[in-house]
Amino acid sequence: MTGMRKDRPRYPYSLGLLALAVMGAATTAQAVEASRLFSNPPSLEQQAPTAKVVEGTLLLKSNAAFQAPQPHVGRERQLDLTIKYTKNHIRDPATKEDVPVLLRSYVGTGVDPKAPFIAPTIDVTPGDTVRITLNNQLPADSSCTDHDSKPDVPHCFNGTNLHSHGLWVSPTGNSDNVLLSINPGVSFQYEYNIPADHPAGTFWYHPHRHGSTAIQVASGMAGALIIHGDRKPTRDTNGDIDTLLKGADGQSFKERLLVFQQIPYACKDAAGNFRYKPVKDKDGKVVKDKDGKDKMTLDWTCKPGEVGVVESFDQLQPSSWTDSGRYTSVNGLVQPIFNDARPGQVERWRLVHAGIRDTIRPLFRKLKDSAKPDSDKGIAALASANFIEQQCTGEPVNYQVIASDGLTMEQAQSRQVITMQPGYRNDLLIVFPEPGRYCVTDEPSTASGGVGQQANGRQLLGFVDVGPGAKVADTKARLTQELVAAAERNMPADIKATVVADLKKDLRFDKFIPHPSIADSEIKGEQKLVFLIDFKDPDHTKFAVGTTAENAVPYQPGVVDRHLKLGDAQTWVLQSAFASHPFHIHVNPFQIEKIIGPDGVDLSAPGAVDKTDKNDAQYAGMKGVWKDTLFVKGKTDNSGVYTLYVRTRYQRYIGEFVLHCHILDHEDQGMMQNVSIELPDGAGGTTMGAHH
Ligand SMILES: [Cu+2]
Repeated sequence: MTGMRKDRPRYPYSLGLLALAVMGAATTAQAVEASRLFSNPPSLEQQAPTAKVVEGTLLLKSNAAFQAPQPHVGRERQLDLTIKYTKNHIRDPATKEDVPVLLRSYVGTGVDPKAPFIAPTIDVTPGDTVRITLNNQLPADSSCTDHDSKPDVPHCFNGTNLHSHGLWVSPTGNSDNVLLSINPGVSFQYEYNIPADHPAGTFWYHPHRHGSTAIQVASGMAGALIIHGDRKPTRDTNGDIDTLLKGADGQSFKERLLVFQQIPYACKDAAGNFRYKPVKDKDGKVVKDKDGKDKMTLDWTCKPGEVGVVESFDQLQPSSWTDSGRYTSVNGLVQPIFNDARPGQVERWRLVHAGIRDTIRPLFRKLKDSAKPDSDKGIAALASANFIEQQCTGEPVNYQVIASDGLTMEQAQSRQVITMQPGYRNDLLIVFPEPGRYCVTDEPSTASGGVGQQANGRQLLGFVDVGPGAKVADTKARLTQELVAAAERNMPADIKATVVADLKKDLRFDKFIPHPSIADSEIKGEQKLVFLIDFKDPDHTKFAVGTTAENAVPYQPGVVDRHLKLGDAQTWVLQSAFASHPFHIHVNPFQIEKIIGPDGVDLSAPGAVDKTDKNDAQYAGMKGVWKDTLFVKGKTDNSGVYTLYVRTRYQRYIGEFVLHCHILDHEDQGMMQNVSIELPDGAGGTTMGAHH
């Protein structure tokens, strides 16, 4: 055993790790099934450049004779993805069996046929052109073309399209245009022109056809899109943090890319129907609905020979994920083992929440020394809480959060746990203090602090095996020392002292932030936004957005809800009138100004806790941070409102695109709006789009 899965290509930016991986595996006490070893998702291979494109930066790196600086000229990356039903399996640690599943999935360039429910990672640099051809071979679906179908009723499950989440690119035409429908039998090539000044960072991509987004993302159709930067900071310009995070060998620090997903598969009986069972209360009594009938819920049991599918919104209800007993997967694996860490070694973990119905709160604790290596078999969901309580008893490992939604933060934030909602990304720097096996747990969230809208339990996400090496007493001090040494090695002479001084000020990264803060003086007006789940019609719950709870309506495809002027900066004031919803807007990211809780406390301040919600600290330290997805907490009992103030610039790109709730089944049911960035008309207004 080499300690790596041979069938999945490794990440090209982790060259030189093979030797470490071999050493790690040989020195780790427990033998691990190869199928449980973590690896980064398959990476899209670079395509040969077209004739007119010069690979300036590559030549400079590989040929010492080329000394003259050359402008970076982008490369072309091409990806052909066919969408069809794919049969594979998902591991169930409770039964130790691989459950057969039949799901809509990508097939094509870079997709591993043995692990199809994760899309290939698109590795690019600023200035590149990414072309992705979608070839929809799903069965015909009349609901995609039925003009009478209601936009707030999930439909067109076999229609698709593509969204590059977090990218600052054009939202129109053949670019990041989610208003297209690529129906069964249709092929279309998307083209993302990533500008040369685009920030480097951790982004992702997934289908976004209104009506089928949740079903398809819940089937594992998602992948990471990593922009790698090689721009060092200068006196006048900021640089990419990638240029700092390099070891003495000149290679990037060890990187792990984790794409989290929730695939809520359920099985149909021989007649092709899902099974349902009565809901029981805690005393075992059957619960009745408002008409006096037994209240029914989906039966998640899969019998031998049955095949798991994702075909119904009954699989996407608020409590579904908890009820299902399924597992959050990492790059398509359930409870993987991250196996070649070393004490004292700096690792960069890029976390992507590409799932739909779990709030992920990762925490690392060492497994009890006396623990038997039966953790190798995986831990059943129901046994997770007991296992964690009895065996994952080490001190939590502090890690440093350095980027939020792909964008480098001005200062690292030290955490034992962070809260990741669907759509969020976080880059962490982590140093493990000593050899041994560590549990990666998913800590519980509060009811309004999570997307399940209910308090949930601890789950096990996986294990990290740390090989032998000297114990490190203070991992943050070690990290600081390593980063200072990296700055001494890697930073240009005239900027080195500044970067080192920043790092010594409790890990500041001022020379690496991509966007200048938005000043009060830039702000021209505000946008108000309220999410609402409206129960007024007992037969049709409405998922709505408005400027107030009173005018909130489900998505209207033909209406532009907001006309915004190119060049302006505005404040957005976000609220939820019922339950909590992650707000996501395409194209331009936003900067958090303040987040006011029901008791008037600014929860975005460093160290702030929400005293009205069991001291939830998910917003602590977000003040000034840039993001593209932000959880708007809301209560379900009218006990108070949260008000979130964020600022954004409407920069470079014009056209129509969307904002929505990133609980994707809410989006499909109407929690979305069209917005349009328009040219100024020269007289204080905007020029309307051609068809409005
Ligand atoms: Cu929502």
